[in-house]
Amino acid sequence: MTDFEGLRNTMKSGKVADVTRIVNEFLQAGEPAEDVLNQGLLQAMNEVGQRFKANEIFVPEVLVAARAMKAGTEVLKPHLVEAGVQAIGTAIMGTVKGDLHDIGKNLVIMMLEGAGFNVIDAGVDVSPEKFVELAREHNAHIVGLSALLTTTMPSMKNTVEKMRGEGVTAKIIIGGAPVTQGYCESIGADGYSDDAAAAAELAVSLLGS
Ligand code: B1M
Repeated sequence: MTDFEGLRNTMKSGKVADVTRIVNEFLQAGEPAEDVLNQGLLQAMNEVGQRFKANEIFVPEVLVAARAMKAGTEVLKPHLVEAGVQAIGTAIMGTVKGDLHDIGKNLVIMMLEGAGFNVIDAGVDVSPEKFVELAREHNAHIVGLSALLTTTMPSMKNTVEKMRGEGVTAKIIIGGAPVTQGYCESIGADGYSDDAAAAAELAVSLLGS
């Protein structure tokens, strides 16, 4: 039986080299990359989030777990991404101004690449002006915004307003733990999804619409 609990515990204690090794071993044993991601790394990060919220652990512990998760997702990336031969469109993807969380954004990027997009990673703490600049420079079809903090959700609204005001025609999709469909509608974004795989499906469905 696959020891996902062992992987979760190793990730939670931030053992980067061990996470890399275990993830590789799972893949070599034929475990689907999606299961390693969902039942291993993502579940561990959820547990970390719950303990962080309950003040049982603090930012340094969250950071080491996040670093270990990143190492694990790097190993999974080529297995999650089976990029199309020819890009179906260009997407800009970033975490909005004031927000430094990047794990969800990076997962969305992987899924978009897997769906055949050429993706420009705008990084974290991205200003509305930078999104506009990148969308124009790359003639983007899709701009994806991620936010993990309730305090940075207004940056999404500012980015949508700035892009519309500057006449950028790219479809804007949004997501992240505090974001909802209702918020998406209230700020006039083109679509919302609650996970990375659905974000890629949404982006494909918005192409040409
Ligand atoms: Co932060 N943090 N954090 N943190 N952190 C949260 C988000 C929090 C919910 C924890 C908590 O209290 N339970 C809380 C926010 C509370 C709120 O606003 N309501 C919080 C806080 C308060 C903070 C600080 C303010 C803490 C402090 O300093 N006192 C600070 C803010 C820093 C800043 O950004 N300015 C902070 C810092 C950090 C770390 C740096 C320590 C670290 C980030 C490391 C990194 O990203 N490189 C961190 C982490 C790791 C978390 C938790 C534990 C995990 C986030 C994560 O990576 N989840 C988080 C608690 C939690 O969410 N359970 C928490 C895994 C990731 C795969 O999920 O990003 O949600 P997520 O992405 C999902 C979906 O949301 C979706 O797809 C992904 C899954 O498929 N998705 C999209 C994401 N973007 C999308 C875009 C789309 C579509 C879907 O379309 C474009």
